[in-house]
Amino acid sequence: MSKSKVHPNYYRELTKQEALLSLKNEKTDFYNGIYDRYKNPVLTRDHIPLTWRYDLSLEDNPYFMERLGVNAVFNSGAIELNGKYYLVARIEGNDRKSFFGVAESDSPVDGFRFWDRPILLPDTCPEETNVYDMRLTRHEDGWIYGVFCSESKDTSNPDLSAAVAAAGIVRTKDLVTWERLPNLVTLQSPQQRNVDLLPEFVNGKYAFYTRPMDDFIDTGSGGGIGFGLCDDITHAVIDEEIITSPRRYHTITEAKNGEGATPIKTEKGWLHIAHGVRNTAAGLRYVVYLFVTDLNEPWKVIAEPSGFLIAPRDWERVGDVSNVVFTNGAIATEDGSVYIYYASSDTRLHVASTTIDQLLDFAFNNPADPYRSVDCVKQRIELIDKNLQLLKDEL
Ligand code: M1P
Repeated sequence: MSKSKVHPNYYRELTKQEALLSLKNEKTDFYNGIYDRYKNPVLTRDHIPLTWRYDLSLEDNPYFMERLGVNAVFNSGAIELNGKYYLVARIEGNDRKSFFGVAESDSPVDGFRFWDRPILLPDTCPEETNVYDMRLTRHEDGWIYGVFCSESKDTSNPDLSAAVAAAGIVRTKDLVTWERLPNLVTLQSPQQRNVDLLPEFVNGKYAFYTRPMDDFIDTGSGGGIGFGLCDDITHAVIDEEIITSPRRYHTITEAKNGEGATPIKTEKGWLHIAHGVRNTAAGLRYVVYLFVTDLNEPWKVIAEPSGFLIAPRDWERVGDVSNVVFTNGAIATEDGSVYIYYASSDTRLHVASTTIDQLLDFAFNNPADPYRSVDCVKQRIELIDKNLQLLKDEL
């Protein structure tokens, strides 16, 4: 028998990885009545196929070194297709560049395995340095769109770190073949990130949720999550953006906010699972929040309960960018379940499960933010008094 050309360490590492990929997930005992958290992340850097990282050749790689390491797997678009669950994850190499990979499973909560190769986007944007955070929209025009951040060096600014963020657009029918369209142009805003395409036409036009920004990090005069229409997705231009979910002083959205998962249509409105950012002495803190927009006028917020839906908890709080939870993908299934894929601290991807009914109850029956401590206390005392009376009546 001829001697194997594959390094023996490959088989050892593969066995370890197989154990991780085969792990069954289970709900934790976390409780708030709104959603369940799961014990294991659905994707981590250890889920990346060994063939993406190592040269398996015993001759060329005698130490079985990682040749192209992967640092993190996090913010992920999500879609259900033909009864399977797909995540298009942000994968960050050790070299800091992000790219996309498709992971597939028969279950929404475990068993995700990456396809053989990452997505190689058509190289139509020569100035682009980095890509990340794809939102997937199954549009009524028949395409599945992927809208993501396309980052380039700001060559007009002498600052080495100056960059420009724009919304890149691709489309596919099968997640295998991707057509790249020109980046979105927003005439009122110099930069864009966290852009999402609504699955339906509005007044016969493509409808985008935007996040106008003056600068790469600071949104500056950008007042929050915007909304704009465009006629032609193959040369998408938005002339006018209006602010849908504004950021506000002394709330979870004070520093920034951004559209998250593609909005989910319900009988009461479009559900938006977005993110809000506030500043702290320890840096920015990212949480996930929820709001609902009108079905006919999807730029109008009709419900926005106060505070966050998901905040970083326990070990989620620590990672490459600590104190962050972020989502750009959720799957609503036919039975009314919703799976929210949220990343923690720009390091790994988790899942939380809930239902449309629970999210609508949360949206419409949890109180809105009254914006002042004294009014928050009144809100809470009203709840306490109701409960104390109820308990008294029980006696
Ligand atoms: O590091 C936290 C997040 O920062 C960005 O979000 P935003 O544009 O709202 O600041 C994104 O780059 C996101 O990928 C990242 O998780």
